[in-house]
Amino acid sequence: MATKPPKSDPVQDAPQVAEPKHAAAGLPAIGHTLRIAQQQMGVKRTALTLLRVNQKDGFDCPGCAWPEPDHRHKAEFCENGAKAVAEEATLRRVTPEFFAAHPVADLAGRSGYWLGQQGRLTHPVYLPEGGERYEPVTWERAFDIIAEEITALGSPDEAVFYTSGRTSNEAAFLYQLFARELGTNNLPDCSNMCHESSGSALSETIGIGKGSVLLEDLYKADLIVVAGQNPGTNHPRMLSALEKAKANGAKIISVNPLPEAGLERFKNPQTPQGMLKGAALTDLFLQIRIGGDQALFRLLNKLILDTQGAVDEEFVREHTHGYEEFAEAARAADWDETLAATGLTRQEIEEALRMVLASRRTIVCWAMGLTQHKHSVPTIREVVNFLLLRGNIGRPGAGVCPVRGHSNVQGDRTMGIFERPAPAFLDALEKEFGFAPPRTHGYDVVRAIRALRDGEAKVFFAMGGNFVSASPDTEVTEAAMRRARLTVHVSTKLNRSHAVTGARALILPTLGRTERDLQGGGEQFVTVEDSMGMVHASQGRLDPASPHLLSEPAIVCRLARRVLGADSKVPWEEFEKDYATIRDRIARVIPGFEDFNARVARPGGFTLPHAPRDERRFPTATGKANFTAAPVEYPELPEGRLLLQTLRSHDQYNTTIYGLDDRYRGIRNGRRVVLVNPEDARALRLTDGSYVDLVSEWKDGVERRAPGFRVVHYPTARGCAAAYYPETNVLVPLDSTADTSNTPASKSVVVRLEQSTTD
Ligand SMILES: Nc1nc2c(c(=O)[nH]1)N[C@H]1C(S)=C(S)[C@@H](COP(=O)(O)OP(=O)(O)OC[C@H]3O[C@@H](n4cnc5c(=O)[nH]c(N)nc54)[C@H](O)[C@@H]3O)O[C@H]1N2
Ligand SMILES: Nc1nc2c(c(=O)[nH]1)N[C@H]1C(S)=C(S)[C@@H](COP(=O)(O)OP(=O)(O)OC[C@H]3O[C@@H](n4cnc5c(=O)[nH]c(N)nc54)[C@H](O)[C@@H]3O)O[C@H]1N2
Ligand SMILES: [Mo]
Repeated sequence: MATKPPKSDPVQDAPQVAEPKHAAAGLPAIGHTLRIAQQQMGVKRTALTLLRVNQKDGFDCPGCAWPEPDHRHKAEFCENGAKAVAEEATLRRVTPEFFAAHPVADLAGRSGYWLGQQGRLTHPVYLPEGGERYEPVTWERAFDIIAEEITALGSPDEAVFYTSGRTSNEAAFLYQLFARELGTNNLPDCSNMCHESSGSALSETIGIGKGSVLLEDLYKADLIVVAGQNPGTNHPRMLSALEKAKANGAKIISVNPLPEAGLERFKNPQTPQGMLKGAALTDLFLQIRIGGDQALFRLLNKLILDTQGAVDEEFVREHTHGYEEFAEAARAADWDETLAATGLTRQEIEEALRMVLASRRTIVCWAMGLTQHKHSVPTIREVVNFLLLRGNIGRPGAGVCPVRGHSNVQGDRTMGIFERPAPAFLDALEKEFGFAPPRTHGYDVVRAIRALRDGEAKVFFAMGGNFVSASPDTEVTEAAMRRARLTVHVSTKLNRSHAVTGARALILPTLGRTERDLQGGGEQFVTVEDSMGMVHASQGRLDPASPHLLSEPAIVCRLARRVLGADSKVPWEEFEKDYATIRDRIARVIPGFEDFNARVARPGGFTLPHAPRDERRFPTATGKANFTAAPVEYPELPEGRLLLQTLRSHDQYNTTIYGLDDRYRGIRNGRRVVLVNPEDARALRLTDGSYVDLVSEWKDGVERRAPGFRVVHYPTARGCAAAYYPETNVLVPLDSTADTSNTPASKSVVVRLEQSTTD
């Protein structure tokens, strides 16, 4: 892997460091937004586009999955949502001439930032076997090539169908239908790397793998715990909800190894007083060590159990299972061990307990800080124990709130994008369409990489995303991808996955959220589901980036017709013409979507049922909410090593880099930085501004190295370090995953820092 961008690449990483900020949003955010938007779109298009984001008749923001409030502002978007929109609605174009001028080897030497900055893809292009550059290809020929390679497979299970989380419900439903009619459950998705741990922990304990709170619940809560999440950057609109919750009297506890500016203070750009002063959000900041959360919640649970009258005994009796076994384990929790695991003080934990006991309605929100560790599933189960103890699930103002990432990642899963589908879902498909879907489980992301590496999978098809950059163990993943016969990417923008290909490769350019989707049956809209289970329509109004684009549903329909031929039981042609006919079938297959077309036509859409939230009913194996009693785990750190978390800067959307600044953390003009606690830095003799290689150590004995990172002394918890993803994915071993969910443990990588060998 290239350690530095080549000389011809205008992106030079030269980080400059200033003091971190203590507040998020406000005026600088607006200025920054408009500047980025206008660079990509020009002034007029910026105004037209940004005003339609998240309006009831507009398109769903392609940024995060945070829900829209009922009373919307004229501008219901945030700085980072606007960047996501500008990135898609840009006027820059990647044409066949671009590919003629840039052979694949050239693209492979460019940074992800440079690739993304080139603009929107305009034509389907093909890299023939042995070819040096992509060349234009007709859609018909592209589908023929895919059909050739799929037909040549020994089994449909040698094909892998990946999904990123921007795909609409309609496209996702068709995509899984195609894979299953073809005969495989190989449907890995970005969720495998994201909230899979939440899904695993929640389905087992409360019977449904989704959060149990609505936006109104946040406004009614007494206490909101935000653990392992940086909403100021990744879910900025959540800050308005937290601000409102505070105004209604809620307290907030933040649990994080880093002091994140957005959680400290929020300057709401939509209110005059917010612009000036802003509201303090966090009441208690628990600066936890990476991976210490299970220990923290376990001890809090013990302390609740030890407090007379603190347990909601009626709820526990009526609605839960496994209490005795859990209580026994929790009572054994040990102060000293917890203090060591968390790095917190006794006073801090006692203060947290006081706030917990004073609250009648508690919500816990979390994101990647809890989901990407070896022991993520038991950690989230411990959060569930914590809420169950005081009856905090299934009543207003209380519950579990995993905050999703991609704007439709939750909907894609609801539509059946899952390598381990429930038998009831497959039964419903079989009944509706009359073919027998495969019953054996398919590959998740990590297993798909292994299968490609070992030659057991030969065709890789991606519905969006940037698989090679988002996945762990970059060198292994890239080598695996290069072994494929055929790699296909349905994409809006260029990324590294297009440069690391199988023997043959295709890029199929598609419409984005902001664009008009015209089919035989007239102008179409699609639907999405947000983080809180609300389903609504999304309709773009801009002219497509090029006349040669096909929508995602159209691509799946044409592909399916070509590959499955006349034998298919599915009316692909009808689906392509009129997406309402897809929704009619979804309504018949997936519970909660009855009358889909009628209900989604209402402004704002509808809310999917959620048994624990709506009726305190827990559809688990025991029929109750399950307490669990896993042993407490936390990472062990060998002498002289640090625990590295790989996270997002303020100027990126996953592997899409908008710019080289991380404003709130005081970093500018560079991404190759490693944040280290000053005391640790002193002990390791790492001066601020020196350059180091990050070397990851894993039990397989392989040394993984990311060279040339500038050390930044930063107030993170002791023993911890932080650096940006995807530059650090090279350090995450493929086999280092969470138990049960198999999510790459990209927030706990043991590293040593070596004096840099590169200049
Ligand atoms: N602008 C923008 N928005 C986005 C994205 C983006 O890249 N850019 N990505 C989207 C996606 S797909 C997702 S999944 C979400 C991600 O949203 P986040 O989860 O907020 O994203 P990360 O940057 O990974 O931040 C992880 C946070 O957890 C903390 N953390 C790390 N380890 C631990 C730990 O062991 N314990 C605790 N308590 N905290 C810990 C980190 O310090 C950091 O604050 O955002 C979505 N929204
Ligand atoms: N080390 C480390 N690794 C991580 C994480 C981490 O925190 N640390 N986070 C993980 C998480 S939470 C996630 S969700 C994954 C993200 O993994 P992915 O979802 O695979 O990656 P993205 O960077 O979001 O994908 C960006 C690409 O999607 C395409 N795209 C954008 N919009 C559309 C669209 O509307 N349609 C189509 N077809 N394509 C589109 C563009 O071509 C763009 O280049 O990464 C994971 N990897
Ligand atoms: Mo994610």
